[in-house]
Amino acid sequence: MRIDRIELQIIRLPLREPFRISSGTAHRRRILLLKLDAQGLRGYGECVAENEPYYSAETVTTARYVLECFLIPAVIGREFADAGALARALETRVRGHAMAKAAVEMAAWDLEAKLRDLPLARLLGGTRAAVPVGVSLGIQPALADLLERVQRYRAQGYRRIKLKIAPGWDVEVLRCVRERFPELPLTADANAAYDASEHARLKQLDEFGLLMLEQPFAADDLLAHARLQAELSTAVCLDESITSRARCAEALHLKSCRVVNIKPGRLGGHAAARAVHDLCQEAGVPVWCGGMLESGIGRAHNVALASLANFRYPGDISASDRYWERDVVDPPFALRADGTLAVPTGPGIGVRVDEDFLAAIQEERASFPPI
Ligand code: OSB
Ligand code: MG
Repeated sequence: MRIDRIELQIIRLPLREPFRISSGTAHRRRILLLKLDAQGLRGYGECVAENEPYYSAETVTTARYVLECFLIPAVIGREFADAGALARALETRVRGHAMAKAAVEMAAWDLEAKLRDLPLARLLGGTRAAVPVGVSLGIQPALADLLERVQRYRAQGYRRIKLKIAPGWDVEVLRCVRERFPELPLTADANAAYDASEHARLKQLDEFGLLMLEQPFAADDLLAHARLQAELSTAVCLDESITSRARCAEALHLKSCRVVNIKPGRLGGHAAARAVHDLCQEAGVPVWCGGMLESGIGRAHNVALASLANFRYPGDISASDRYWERDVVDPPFALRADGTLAVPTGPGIGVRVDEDFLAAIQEERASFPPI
């Protein structure tokens, strides 16, 4: 593939309801999209960086800067054998900035799949026609709001519910939800809100039969997670900590977790995500696909990746209507009665991107080379 033209576009998409996690509240998403043009076809990528550096160090602004000044100049006008070769070119010289890299890298996979007239899922090695999915529920104003939402999404068919927790919204909340829904597949995600000294409180979570406890401690504290996992019967799952294949290998070696959350947008793209998937598969460690409140573009990428064999728990890949009044892709992602999303079968990401709608909600746009 020869990259003729690249477009960056920042859009604003209002969430249907605010999403609150331990580190902050999102009312809307400001999303950086990247389009790669080659041979009359267009590949789409979505940067998962948020507006503020709360989940990770990267933001929309840092991603835009690194893309414009370093990553786009490294690929524009160049010929690559395939998306894997482009991924390797992004790895040389520029350190870090995995979310910025992922936006280009994932667009290249979509483009390669379209050039080869293959569904992205097939190109990545996916084996499933549909992927089981759950819902991630933010911290609510009151317990009644939470119970109502658990009930509603359960009734829609979602396969598991994840509750965001933080000190002050944890043991009592989980006890209530567990009492009301004794059989519900349930997980909890702390987004690094706990201090390593809070073992005793986290140990109490063992009584609720959670499928896993996600990221209790700081991203770089693999040792604290290993110490907790040694004491907890609940499986620890790492999200923020898993920033590369090497980091994941360290976490497995230290026994910091028994489950891994894979987000291609956090790891630098599909090649790195697949490397983590394969590493975990060889180690007998199940993985599942996380989410970052993506638009339909990032969602399509996640669905394709989650069709690989070692994705063994429902993903944080809910239907479009769980997030948006109107999604940017057609058709939008819809939940099927069995709690799955269908893996698109058309070429590439397999959904049409609504460019008119993107233009209507656009905040900024830049073309390379400049028009
Ligand atoms: O930790 O998994 C997380 C959303 C934004 C940032 C971090 C996380 C999340 C979610 C939402 O849990 C998952 C989704 O996209 O539905
Ligand atoms: Mg998480």
